[in-house]
Amino acid sequence: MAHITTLSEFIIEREKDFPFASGDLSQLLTSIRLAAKLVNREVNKAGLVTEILGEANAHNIQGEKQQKLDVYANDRFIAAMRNQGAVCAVASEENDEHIVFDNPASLDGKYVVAMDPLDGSSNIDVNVSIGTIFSIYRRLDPEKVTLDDFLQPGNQQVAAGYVVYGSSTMLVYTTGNGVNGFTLDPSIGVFCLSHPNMQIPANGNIYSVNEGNYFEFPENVRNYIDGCKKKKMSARYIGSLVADFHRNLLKGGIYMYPGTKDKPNGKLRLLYEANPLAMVIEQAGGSATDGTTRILDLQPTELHQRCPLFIGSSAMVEEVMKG
Ligand code: AHM
Ligand code: MG
Repeated sequence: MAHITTLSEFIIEREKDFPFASGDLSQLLTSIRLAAKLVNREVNKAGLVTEILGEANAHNIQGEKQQKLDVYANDRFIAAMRNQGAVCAVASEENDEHIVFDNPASLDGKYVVAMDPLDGSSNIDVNVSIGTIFSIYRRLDPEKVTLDDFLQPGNQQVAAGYVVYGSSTMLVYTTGNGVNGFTLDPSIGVFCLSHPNMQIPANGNIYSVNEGNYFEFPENVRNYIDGCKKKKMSARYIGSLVADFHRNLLKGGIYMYPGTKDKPNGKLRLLYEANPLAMVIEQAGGSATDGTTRILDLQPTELHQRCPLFIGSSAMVEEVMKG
């Protein structure tokens, strides 16, 4: 039987690529792996467990209703990271401010993590794929943790990735040395390397955008969408960024969430949606822009900042920019 590489083996193997690695990043990835499995378990039985479905009677800072599973996922990821010492602070879509860990083990943590613990929240109750997105930075000052640790441009990310809870559950991540995907084998509860060295095709046949907003889009985006239709390309839009992104990464395609007249910065969040996926896509040979600037070069100014997003196969991203 061929040897299966598990995520834990892979993390240890890759640690050797960094001669001065202390193992902290490996520890951090291991805690993300654990939280992903716990969230996966809840996602998979969500239809059975009535208490976990539905709204949690709370709103996050952007006034959006929080779903119970959002809250569960947020708690699980934070708890997993708090308990192992590599992370000193976390920022989440679900928390207004960043959270500094004050337990002794975490005080010297080298990393900060920005995350969307459960992306695609409108799809939770309807059995459609959802995901987790994470972005990892080295903290700036060993003496203190500040908001500036999270406001580093995406090109400073040490690692980034996502988990997609779909027809199978996958964890995909990069540490700046290519992108690798691991599929959870539910029978043994282990993530196995299934997609080594992922590369997005330079061009594709899929465009993903909420066309309900078509008349609000900038002209170049409308022109591009018209062109997609003339070429009879496939429109595919799940409404879960992670799932749309993942499909396009495998098959070739573009995901767009442009700014509109009312919302010039679109909907998606720079720190924990655009940046991590931009790092993944670039590492897989694709590109990501806000329409004028490379996503990874944007200088964040606030935690929950939004930005337009065009991400996917490089030829397609280039074309939409030309209009
Ligand atoms: P969320 O983080 O509240 O789930 O919002 C982000 C989601 C993305 O996953 C998805 O691509 C997009 O919002 C869908 O938005 P819309 O319904 O406006 O098309
Ligand atoms: Mg989200």
